[in-house]
Amino acid sequence: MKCSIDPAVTEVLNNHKGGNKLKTAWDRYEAQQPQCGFGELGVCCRHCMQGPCRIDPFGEGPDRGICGATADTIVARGVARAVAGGTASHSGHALHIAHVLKKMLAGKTPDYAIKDEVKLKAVAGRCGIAIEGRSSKEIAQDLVEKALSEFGDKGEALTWAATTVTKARLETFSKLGIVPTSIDGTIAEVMHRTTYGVDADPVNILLGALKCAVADYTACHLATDLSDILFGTPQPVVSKANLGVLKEDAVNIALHGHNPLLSDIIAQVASEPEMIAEAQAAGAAGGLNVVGICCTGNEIMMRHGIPLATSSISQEVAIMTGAIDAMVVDYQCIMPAIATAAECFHTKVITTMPIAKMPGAEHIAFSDENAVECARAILRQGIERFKSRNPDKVCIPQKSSTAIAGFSAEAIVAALAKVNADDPLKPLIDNIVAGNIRGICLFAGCNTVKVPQDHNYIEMVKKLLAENVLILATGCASSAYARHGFMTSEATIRYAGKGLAAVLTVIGEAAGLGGPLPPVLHMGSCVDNPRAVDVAVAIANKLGVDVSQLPVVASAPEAVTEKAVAIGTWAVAGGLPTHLGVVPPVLGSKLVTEVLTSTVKDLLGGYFIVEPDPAKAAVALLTVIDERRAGLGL
Ligand code: MSK
Repeated sequence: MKCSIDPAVTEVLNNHKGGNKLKTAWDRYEAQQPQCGFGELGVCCRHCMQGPCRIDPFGEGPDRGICGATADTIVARGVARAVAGGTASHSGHALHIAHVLKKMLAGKTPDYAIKDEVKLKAVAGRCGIAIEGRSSKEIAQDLVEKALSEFGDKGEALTWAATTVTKARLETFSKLGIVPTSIDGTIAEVMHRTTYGVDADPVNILLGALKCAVADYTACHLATDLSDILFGTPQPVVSKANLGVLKEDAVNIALHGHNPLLSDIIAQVASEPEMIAEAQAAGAAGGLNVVGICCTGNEIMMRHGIPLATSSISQEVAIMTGAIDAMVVDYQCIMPAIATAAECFHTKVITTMPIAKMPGAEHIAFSDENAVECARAILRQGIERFKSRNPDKVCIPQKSSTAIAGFSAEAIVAALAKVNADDPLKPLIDNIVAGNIRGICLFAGCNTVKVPQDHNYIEMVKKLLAENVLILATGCASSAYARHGFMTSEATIRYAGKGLAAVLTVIGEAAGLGGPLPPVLHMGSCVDNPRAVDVAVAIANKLGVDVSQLPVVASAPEAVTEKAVAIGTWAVAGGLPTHLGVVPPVLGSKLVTEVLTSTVKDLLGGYFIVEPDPAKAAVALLTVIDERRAGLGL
C-alpha cells in the first residue's frame, strides 16, 4: 500500500539518506501484520490478571470472560476507557494552562501576560463573572478559580459545558444523566466503573462514556479559551505548509506536540535579533527557521503565521529530511520513534515536559517561571546541532502550499461582519437557507497508517466542496488541507461548487482578502474543535433550534488517537452525525455497534457513521445534510 499521497512525504521516503535500517511507522505497521483480530474487534479484555480473556467472534469458542463479562460488556468498556484516555489528555493540557494563568496573575511567570482582554471579558461574562468596573486582573482571577473548579467536583454542571451549548442540548444531557460535575472526577468514574467487577451493563457503560466525552469537550473548550486569553485569539494569517518550508541555509527548529505554553514562547524568542545573530554566527546565513509539526504546528501557525512542516503521522519523515537541527516536543502524538530516526542524522530531539520523556532524547525541563530563558536555551541547542549537519544527507522537497489559517469563531464572525455589521450571522444563515451553502462539515482527527496519508481527506473534501458544503478543519485534518493547497482563494475557485464559491467570494472580498475565503477554514489544533461548536451553537441559537437539527456534520476519516475517540464521542453527544473512516474496535459487539451507530440517534440526534470508502462516506454525509435540511423545511 502507498504510504502517503503527500508528494513531499513520498519524496523523502524514497530519497532520504538515513540508510536502509531506518524504519518508519509504515514499515512497523507492515511488520505487525496480521494484527490481532480479537483486538480489532474489541473483544480482548486485560482489565484483570486472570486474563487476557478473548471472546470468540464466531460463536464457536468462549462467549464470556473468566468473570462472566460478555463481548458487549468488554467492547463497551474498551470504548469508555478510550474516551477516558482522551479526556485525561485534554484535561492535562487545559489544567496546565490554567495553572500558568494562575501563576501569572500571582506574578510568578513574568513571560506570560493577558494578550486578549476582549476574549477574557467575553469568556468571563459567559461564565457569569462580573465584568463592569473591574480590572482585567480581577476578572482573570475569578475566571481562573472558576476554571480550576471544573477539574475537582463542583457539585453542579460544569460551567464550560453548560454555558457553551444550546439550552435544548443541556436539557438532553440532563435527561440522560450525562452532565459532568467534574472533568477529572468523570475520568476517574469511567476507570472505576470499567474495572474488574463494577459496571457490566454495556448501555450504562456507554452512557458513562458519553458523560466523559462531555467532560472532554469541557476541557477542550477551557483550554482553547485560556490559550486565546494568554496568547491571543487567532485572526486570518497567510503562511505555508509542507516539508518545503525547511531551509537549507537556516537552523531548522521543529516544534511538535500540543500545548502553546512552550511553543508560543519559542516562536516569540526565535525572532529576537540576538538569537538570529547567534544562528548566523554558527554559519546559518538564513538565521533561525521555526516550523511546526502536528497540533503545535497548528497553534503557532494560527497565532504567528509560522509555517507547518508536516502532520503527526509523518513526524519521522521531517527528521529524514536531514535538515532539522532540533525537534522540540511537549506532549501528545509524539512517537518515540523520532529519537530512533534522529540517530541516523544529526538532529537533537529535546523533550521538555516531566510526564513525556523519551529514551534517546535530551530532556530540558521547561519552566514556566523562566519561560523565555528556557526557550533561548532550547534554541541554542538547535544552533549548536546545526554545526554538525551533514549537507550530503539533506533532502528537502521543494514542495509547500500557501495556507490561510487563523479562523477562530471570532475571526469567522468578524469576516461575516464585513458583509453585515449589524447581524454578522445573517449572511451565513441566509446562504444556508438559500442552498448556496448546502451544509457544513467539520473535518477533525489524525492520519493513520491504515490509509495512505491524506487520501480519505482529499477524496472526501473534493466531493463535498463540489456539492457546496463549507469545510471547517482542525488538528491533522487542517494540516492535510493546508499541505494540499485547500486553504487558499484559488482552491475556492478550483474546488467549490458555484453557490459556495459565490458566497466565499463575497465574504473574502468584503474582508479584504482580495479574493474568496478559502473553502476549508483552518480552525486550529485538535483541542480547538469547540471553536466549530461555537459557530454551530451560534447558528442554532439564532434560528431557535438545536444543533442536532442543523445541516452540520463531522468527519474523522483517518482517526487514530484516544483523543480522537473522545472528540468524536462528544461530537455525537452534541448532536452531530459523525463519520469515521477507520473501523473502531467495536464490531465484536452487535449491541455496542448498534447503540453507537443507531440507537444514540434517537437519544441525542448525533450518531457514528462508519464508512472506510471516502466516496461513499461523502455521499452518506450529503444524505444526512439533505435530511436535516428537509427537517428544517429547506
Ligand atoms: S495531533 S490527536 S494525531 S489530530 Fe492533535 Fe493529529 Fe490526532 Fe494527534
